[in-house]
Amino acid sequence: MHKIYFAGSISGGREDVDVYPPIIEYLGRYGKVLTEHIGNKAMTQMGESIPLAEIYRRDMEWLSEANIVVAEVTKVSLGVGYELGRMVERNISLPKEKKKEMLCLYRPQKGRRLSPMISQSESLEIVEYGTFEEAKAAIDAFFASVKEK
Ligand code: 6IA
Repeated sequence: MHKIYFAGSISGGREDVDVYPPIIEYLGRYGKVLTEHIGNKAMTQMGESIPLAEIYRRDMEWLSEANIVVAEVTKVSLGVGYELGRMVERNISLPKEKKKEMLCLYRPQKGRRLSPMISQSESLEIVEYGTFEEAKAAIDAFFASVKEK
């Protein structure tokens, strides 16, 4: 079973808090989502009420454990960028069969642009979407390609 790390903005702002839960639920078809709390509407920008060092340690552990990383990257978040960067770097030293597969879902918006640090990274698959139906199709296609590898 896949272990999926879903990444989405917390401190970066919770404007997309309604976008994350249906994606997280849909990902559940494909494996265990380690970070279901990202879609918790009760969690504010101030995050979870556990020590910050503990959040960092636990999230880094889950990232190591996960074989799949799916990030919703529309709402700019330092933490999401950091997590993706760490995994891109780690992939370099992992053997082929252990490499993390990474999907970034992005909703294009007028007057905005996805950071080239994300859009130009070869290890990241970026899919633009508008509707939830399109997000589901992107997730299906991603997992189909993971299976073929
Ligand atoms: O920079 P951001 O907070 O937007 O980064 C979001 C990413 O970092 C998510 O994908 C999470 O995995 C992780 N993350 C950041 N903050 C938290 C958090 N509480 N709880 C769980 N995961 C987190 C933050 C508390 C703090 C704002 C007071």
